[in-house]
Amino acid sequence: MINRLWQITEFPFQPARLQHFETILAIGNGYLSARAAFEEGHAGETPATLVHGIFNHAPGMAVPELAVAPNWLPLRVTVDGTAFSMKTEACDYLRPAGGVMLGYRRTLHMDTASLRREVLFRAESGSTVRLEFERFTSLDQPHILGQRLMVTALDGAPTVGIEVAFDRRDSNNSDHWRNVIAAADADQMTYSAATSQSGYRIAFASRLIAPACVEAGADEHRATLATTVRLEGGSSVTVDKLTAIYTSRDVEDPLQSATVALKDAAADAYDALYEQHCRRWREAWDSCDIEIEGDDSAQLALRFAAYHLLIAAPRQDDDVSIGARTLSGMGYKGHVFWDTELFALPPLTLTQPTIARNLLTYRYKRLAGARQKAEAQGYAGALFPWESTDTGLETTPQWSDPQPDGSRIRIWTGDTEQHICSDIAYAALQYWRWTGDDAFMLAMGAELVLDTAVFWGERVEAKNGRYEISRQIGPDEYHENIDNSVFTNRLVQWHLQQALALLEWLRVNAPDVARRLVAELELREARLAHWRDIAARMVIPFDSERQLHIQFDGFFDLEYVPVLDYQPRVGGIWHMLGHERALRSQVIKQADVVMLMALLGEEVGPREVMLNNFKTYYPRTDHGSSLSPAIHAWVAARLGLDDIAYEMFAQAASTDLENNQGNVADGIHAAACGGLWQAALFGFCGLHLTEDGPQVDPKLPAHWRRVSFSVTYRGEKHHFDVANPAV
Ligand code: IFM
Repeated sequence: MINRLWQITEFPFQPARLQHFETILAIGNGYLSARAAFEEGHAGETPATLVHGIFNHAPGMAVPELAVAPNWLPLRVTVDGTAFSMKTEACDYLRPAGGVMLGYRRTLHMDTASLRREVLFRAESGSTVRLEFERFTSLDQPHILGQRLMVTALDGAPTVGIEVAFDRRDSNNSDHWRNVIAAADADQMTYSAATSQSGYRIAFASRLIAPACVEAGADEHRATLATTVRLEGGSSVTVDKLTAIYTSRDVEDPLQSATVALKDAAADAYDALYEQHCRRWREAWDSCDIEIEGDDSAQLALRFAAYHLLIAAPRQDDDVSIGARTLSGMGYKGHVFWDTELFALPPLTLTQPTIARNLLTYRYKRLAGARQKAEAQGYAGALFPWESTDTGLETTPQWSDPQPDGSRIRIWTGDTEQHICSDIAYAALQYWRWTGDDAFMLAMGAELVLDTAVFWGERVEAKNGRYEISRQIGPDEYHENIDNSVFTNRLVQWHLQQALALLEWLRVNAPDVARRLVAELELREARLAHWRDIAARMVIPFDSERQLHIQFDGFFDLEYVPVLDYQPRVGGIWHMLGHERALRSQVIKQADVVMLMALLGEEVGPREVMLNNFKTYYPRTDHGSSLSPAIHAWVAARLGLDDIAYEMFAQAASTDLENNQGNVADGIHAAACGGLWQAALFGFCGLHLTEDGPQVDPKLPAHWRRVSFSVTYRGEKHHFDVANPAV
């Protein structure tokens, strides 16, 4: 039976949502992702394939970005000479000038990460065909990409032409590729190029497998393979296109490797490759799927979130990470933020720990860049960039794109949003607690936690017998360069405590590693004593009368804006107030104190304080970032604020599926996906670690009858079946 809760369907064709569907129906395999652009092309399309790690800083760009790879999708069809397109207007439906599309359905099958499109098309001749397209990017062999087309003659006996091509179509408007070489013979067509500044080389090789003879063509920038088939009425033809891709990040000679891989793949044939791909996906879902009874839309949204994390998460590569918009769009230029460590990574830590390790290793391999950034600001230790690419250097642009009035806004996050250091330490420690991967901790994790602690030990300022941190940006980016962000100060305090405990653990359990790190990071006794002192006397802004945390010094002196009154609104309140006024008001961009409560739970304070915090900050929060609603859902669920919890969960669930922020054309929000998973498991199910392993403490939405899921704890799978006693 077809389970529609594994499918995202576009029916009928919705050209007004072309780019939204291109994003949400993207396929991928952790090596690359391909947006769901049509094989034959379409006006207004953005057909991007993004390959992990292929960044380039093209001339005229402020910062590097992922270079959109050459397009491997083109597969064009003619029916009795009429080029197939998704054209819907025709005056004569029997003999339509230029052809007409009579029917359409497109479905992403998340269980098998394959995209299928069925189209009914009538050519000018009157012949009508059914076209069935399928594509997948192999999870089993990540360098192999498959496309299939089946053409069935419904009316008439058409002559069908099929052409596949490599041509030069980028969609990120900048000139990333040089040294393009296209070639073709009857066996295969190839395409290779190199990025203009970073010098990465990429190569594709494709083969068209058809029942009739295949003709090859090539010029400087374009390679083609083509075939022609004559169909009898009611008969069908199937053609397969297999493509192999390699880059110089993978091998010395990408073109040679692509050619060899293509030959091997063609020997296996499409069906076998597809079956192996599906088998891998069954294995992946076996560890990741969450089943919900009683709420189909939540079920679909959770699968969608897990699907997009899985297709973006690097499986074989520990030198790349997940960008804020995954590999499904050009938003934030493919840059990596804290979204990875605190939002996308926890689901992977608990279900696919080897992938989580890859992501943490990516940071470890970029410690040199983090040390360089700290040093440039006059500190020892490691200060990770707010936005990171392949180099590990800070890649946050300093100025925004032009505003409607032509002005540009200074972006301070690359200078002063420094909590990323503790976010990374938090993720490494969480990974260690759940996996028990001491080898990771000894080889990499400890250095990440300790050297970022070294930075904070120097960065914190002693003032009036206490410790403070000035000029920071907390998660709430509407307030820049503020003093004593409670999120940052409290997390730094926690970070230093953890670093001290970790060093003690190393001294007992791995004295050689402890000695090495003490020497290399200069963890002298005076430095450690200073950390202890900071942890004991850090300023944590708190209003003892109202029994709540103060988001930062002076927050409550700012203008109060009743954010909840501005409903329903289509954009952030920021757009209504303007940048300057937002800076001077209590409007909060996203979960900030609430984020702290999600991360540290009861360590933040007694229940009364947690409730006061939530009730104070929730009505002031704009949710101007996709990172916000899921975190509110999680914390509200733990506090028993059931209605808010579900409302926030639903908002997070619709971020990408419904495009509720209007920017999904730029890619999937990785943090919203990871946040949704955490809201369901940490929030509603109350999943937590105890000395006896993982346990749940459910507070399910009233209509959820049951939630079933598995997590891996220290190498063992733990299955939970959480029933709702209220239903
Ligand atoms: O990292 C986030 C930040 O918290 C809010 N603005 C968008 C960034 C990327 O998603």
